[in-house]
Amino acid sequence: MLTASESIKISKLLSLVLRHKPQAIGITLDENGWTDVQTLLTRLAANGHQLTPDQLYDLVDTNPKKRFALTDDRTRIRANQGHSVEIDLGYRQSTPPEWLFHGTATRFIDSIMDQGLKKMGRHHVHLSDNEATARQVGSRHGKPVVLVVQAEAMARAGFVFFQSENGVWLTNHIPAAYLSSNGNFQAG
Ligand code: HQG
Repeated sequence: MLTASESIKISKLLSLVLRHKPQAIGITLDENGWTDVQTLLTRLAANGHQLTPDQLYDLVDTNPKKRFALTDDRTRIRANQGHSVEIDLGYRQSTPPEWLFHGTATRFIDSIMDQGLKKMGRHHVHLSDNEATARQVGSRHGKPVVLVVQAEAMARAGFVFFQSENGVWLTNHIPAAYLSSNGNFQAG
């Protein structure tokens, strides 16, 4: 077993190399984001992070946010979301529930209510189906505030939504009219 702090350190490094900078340890990702487990372990070891296959599998299985996925035969691994490198994750297009939630920080609200929710550094705007998760995501940025998204109305108007393997809802842009922090919407 890895210690909790080793797990966190390796999980952060995996997020970095599987989402953003595979070249940092000398691995490559295929067009769907997969990389070979054995090569990954060799390259991690060469960079000072010795890990057995079972320790890696355990880290993937117990990751609280299901950040990583393994193929059924456990020979390849990828990140489930959050990439900055261009890859095709094959997200399922899906019809959202009536409401979805986005947690952000209070200091961003004026800009968001002006421009809508934008992807910023990511490939999509990230949403959750529950308020508690959204609040946690928002608190990463400062004093949290949860925005309610009229997702079903957006879908009816032709906006496309996807779901990642770990249940996060994704879309490209949310106009301010579909957003509210207090239940008052401009559109509907
Ligand atoms: C804000 C983590 C000003 C947006 C989490 C957010 C999530 C605007 C920040 C996942 C804006 C971007 C995603 C606008 C959006 N003006 N600010 N027009 N539009 N913003 O981290 O949603 O740990 O890129 O509200 O748990 O916070 O990576 O996105 O505050 O699931 O696995 O710009 O990342 O998962 O911040 O988080 P982020 P996010 P991982």
